[in-house]
Amino acid sequence: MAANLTPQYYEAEEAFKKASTIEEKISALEEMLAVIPKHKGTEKIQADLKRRLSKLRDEGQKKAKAGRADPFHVERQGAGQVAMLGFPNTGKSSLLAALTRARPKVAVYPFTTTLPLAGMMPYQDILIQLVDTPPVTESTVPPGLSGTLRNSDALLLLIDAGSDDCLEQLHFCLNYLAEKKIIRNDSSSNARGIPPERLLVLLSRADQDHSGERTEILRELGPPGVKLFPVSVQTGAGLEELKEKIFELLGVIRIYTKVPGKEPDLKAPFILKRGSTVADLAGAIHRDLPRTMKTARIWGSARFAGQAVMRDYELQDRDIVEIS
Ligand SMILES: Nc1nc2c(ncn2[C@@H]2O[C@H](COP(=O)(O)OP(=O)(O)OP(=O)(O)O)[C@@H](O)[C@H]2O)c(=O)[nH]1
Ligand SMILES: [Mg+2]
Repeated sequence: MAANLTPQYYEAEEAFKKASTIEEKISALEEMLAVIPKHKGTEKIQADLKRRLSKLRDEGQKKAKAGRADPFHVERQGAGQVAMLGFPNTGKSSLLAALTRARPKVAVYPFTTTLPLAGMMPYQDILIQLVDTPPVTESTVPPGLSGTLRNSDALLLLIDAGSDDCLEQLHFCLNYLAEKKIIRNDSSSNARGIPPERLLVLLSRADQDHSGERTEILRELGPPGVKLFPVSVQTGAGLEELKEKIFELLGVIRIYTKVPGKEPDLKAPFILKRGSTVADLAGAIHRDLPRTMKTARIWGSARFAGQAVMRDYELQDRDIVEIS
């Protein structure tokens, strides 16, 4: 039976898609449930909304407890969470301040940052969450840090390009990430941990004397396969390109959806893993949709605008998809 959903319902659903916190999601779901026409054709959707609502409420309660107990837990927001790590004074907090509106304390002395701090980095039409962390050294690693790092989707490792011990910094941090199983040993395994390709090493403070030579040394003597990129917050060198690299690091694509006969919604893209298909998108829109969907049309990566595609069609970043 047709569901015949109303504009109020779609509005509430829109608010749900835009919601970034659990509280916002709960209130949008409550609204969807309140305005959905109550008849046989919507019974399944109603049941699904109730199920999602109760799951979110449980999650919210757990988070509230965990949040109070653990300042090293940073709740994920936006299109993805990228955590920074590095030795003292490598410029982690300065980078957070340069790329987001967060205002962490920055100082010439080491150990300025004592707890993780998050900020949202605008990138084109999305926001990516960056997390600044307290520093590591050979003699001290903050006990909660591994949890913060493991919880994120990708990592930025800052190495001070102005320091003579940059190679030691790199080896120590890579060892720490491997030992604590924060980074997986190899990208193919299903083991827990962040895949190695989600790590980017930044040669920070790259405006300092001899930083170019040190970058070359790290390229030659650092482990193969590790991506290196020099940046300077002071001169701004590399910062624009870095935003793009951070987006690529997340391994996600942005997909816009449209309703037949209407303009696409270009404001709130769905964020999906790279390699996702039309069926994956359908599942992200609604649990039942992969089963009930009939056709999908694509604007963007398809050969022609509005081309009908199969459910296993692999989507590309910025595709517009109409599912009916
Ligand atoms: N020359 C130069 N100095 C920088 C740059 N970025 C940051 N700094 C300076 O480096 C010092 C340390 O910067 P922070 O951002 O506090 O470094 P941090 O890694 O957060 O330090 P901790 O919190 O102790 O781990 C400050 O004096 C900054 O002004 C840069 O790109 N170039
Ligand atoms: Mg700091």
